[in-house]
Amino acid sequence: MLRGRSLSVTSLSGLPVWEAERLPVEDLLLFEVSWEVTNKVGGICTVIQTKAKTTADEWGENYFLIGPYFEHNMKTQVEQCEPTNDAVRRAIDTMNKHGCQVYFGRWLIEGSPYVVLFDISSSAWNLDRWKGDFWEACSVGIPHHDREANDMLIFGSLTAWFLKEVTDHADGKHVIAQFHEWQAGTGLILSRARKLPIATIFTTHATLLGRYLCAANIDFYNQLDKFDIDKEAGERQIYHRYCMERASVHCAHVFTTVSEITAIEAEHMLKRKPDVVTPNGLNVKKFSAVHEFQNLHAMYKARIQDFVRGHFYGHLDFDLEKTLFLFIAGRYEFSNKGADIFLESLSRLNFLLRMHKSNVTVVVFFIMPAKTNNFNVETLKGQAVRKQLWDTVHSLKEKFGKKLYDGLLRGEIPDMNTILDRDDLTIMKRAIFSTQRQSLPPVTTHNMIDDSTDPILSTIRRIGLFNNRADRVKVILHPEFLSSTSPLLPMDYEEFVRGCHLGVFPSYYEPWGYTPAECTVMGIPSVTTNLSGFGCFMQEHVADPTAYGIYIVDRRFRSPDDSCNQLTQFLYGFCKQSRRQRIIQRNRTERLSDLLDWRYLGRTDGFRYPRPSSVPPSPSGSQTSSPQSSDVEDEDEDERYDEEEEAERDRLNIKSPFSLNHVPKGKKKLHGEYKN
Ligand code: U2F
Ligand code: UDP
Ligand code: G6P
Repeated sequence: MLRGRSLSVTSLSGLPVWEAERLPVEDLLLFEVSWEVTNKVGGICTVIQTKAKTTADEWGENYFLIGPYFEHNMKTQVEQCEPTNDAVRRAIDTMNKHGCQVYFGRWLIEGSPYVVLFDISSSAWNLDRWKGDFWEACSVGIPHHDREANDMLIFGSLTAWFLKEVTDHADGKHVIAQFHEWQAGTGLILSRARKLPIATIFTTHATLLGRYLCAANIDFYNQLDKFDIDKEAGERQIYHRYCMERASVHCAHVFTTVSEITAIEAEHMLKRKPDVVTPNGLNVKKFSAVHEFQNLHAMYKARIQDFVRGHFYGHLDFDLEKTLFLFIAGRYEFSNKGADIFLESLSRLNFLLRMHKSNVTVVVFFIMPAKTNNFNVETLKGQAVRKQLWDTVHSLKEKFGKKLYDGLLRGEIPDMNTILDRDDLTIMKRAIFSTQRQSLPPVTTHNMIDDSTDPILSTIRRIGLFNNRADRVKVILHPEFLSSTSPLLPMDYEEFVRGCHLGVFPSYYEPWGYTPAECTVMGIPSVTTNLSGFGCFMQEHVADPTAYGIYIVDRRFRSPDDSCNQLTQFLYGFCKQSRRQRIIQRNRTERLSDLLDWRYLGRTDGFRYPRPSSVPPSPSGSQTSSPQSSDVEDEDEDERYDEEEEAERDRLNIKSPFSLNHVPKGKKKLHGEYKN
């Protein structure tokens, strides 16, 4: 359930007060309700999934997730079983007797939490009656054409019904229910209207209006208090959804959100200040030896290099050992996710690299799903050409090797001028001919349905980043999430991230932002902003984020053009680093992982990572914070010693709140945890 900011329940006026450590979980039942339980739509699924293990460890048999039933999800992710809890079993039986279809089982993710899943369609015949009930509860009407809102009402009505049945047979146990986002909120509103004896929490991961207003390129953060929010919602035809969201917020006993910046937004867009901020964490898995994640980087980078060899066939006049892979990934919200300023910065970076005659090439991937008609032929052909070249080389190598072997066995070194015969040379010439192409390497891997109006492609056309030979910055739009079963780039997203050098997420609207957080725990540096929950969290807890490979673009107090310049400088500075510097930087980035681990998130109050010991005390800009320069490129072995020494020094310096044996001053150690 709630972990961040250590359950500061004591600060909530008028509510029962308990000590977090003494929460009597055995006398409680905890339900967490979300549309994304067993159903991946977005970041909320990542929240629930990564937190499940920690919560299940704490709450054991008394923790249940509630979500929608979809046949495919059930078949692939859930193991059906019988509930052992009597109240839950009776509630499900009663509802099924009344014609509902309620499923129960264990979600096959780490922690294997129990899930209760409602089939929405089989209860749809109740919709009109439930609309009436909802109107009576809160005077909000839902138009029939908004299919999603109607589904949410059915989901909420089923949730409230279920919770009523559970509380009727709870056998003295108290019930707590946490609802995520407006989609789950109707369940909360109805539970409160029916005065069910449960403690309710509403968690928002974004506000409806915030998302809409930011996407419209409005100067959102400087006008937060000036919007006529009812009018704005009405104009965008989301008035009823906004009412559902706002009613959920005001009905909840405890209102929480994922970052300070969204807390401020909620205060203005939803008219309630969140009681608790619970930053999003991850389920961090540490390798026993630190260099292992570096090896993974090298391994997956080789796979990306292979793809690039195919994609740029015939134009491979750049050195892949001096090529950096950058990427942006996430939902395709062009300006909210900062793809707009990223492209503009890339155009400036291209200019800088060309002007300074840099030998570095940058290949940038945009991984953002859009409507497509599958892969385009040119892209597939690239990989086929590469494969064919590889096969040709392989057979020549075999032949060459055999001749060499035979020669040596005879005690003579073969004549190198004749070891390859005329046919071999012909094969090689033909292979080279096959790599000729008339067109430039494509900027997108798929046939885009809205090619002419697509915002990324339109911008690429405007700034002219067409993968010309002279361009030092090359662009590839992959308008589909990655998958290891793809015939083009067969890699999982995680593998791809590990193989890249830098994730770039210059978001304007980002309540939390899992993508840079995921980079951090994999030891890959990233760019984020001071308008994202993650960026602000890092600013608060890390003395010199840049030194740790977290570049924070100021999008709050600067003009878009200045932010763009700052981003360009970050990127250019990154390109100037040597391999040694990148290796040190990755090690530092990875050292921040604990900060993002669900297990420790509640203990971060007031904690700050100091600047790494080898960084000079007063850095004046991004470059001074970068790992120390070295004259010798690529001497990984020497470096490893330095890095380990630095890491050790830092371990001694950082009085980490994460080591259970270390008790910060003024804090009492209780059951191995800290009380703030
Ligand atoms: C907030 O994010 P949301 O969950 O509201 O964002 P969505 O639009 O619901 O989801 C985008 C996600 O879609 C997923 C992908 C993205 O996370 O993982 N996805 C996918 O995996 N496969 C597909 O085929 C299609 C989509 C908020 F905006 C963020 O800042 C927060 O980090 C997040 C969690 O608090 O909540
Ligand atoms: N992601 C993914 N596959 C991809 C690209 C992204 O699964 O090819 C995931 C990524 O791991 C992260 C999520 O998408 O968990 C994006 O979440 P974030 O919080 O950054 O933004 P949201 O989309 O939720 O607003
Ligand atoms: C990892 C590997 C090294 C490799 C390096 C490349 O650190 O362990 O063997 O040299 O990655 O780093 P780069 O930043 O150039 O991809």
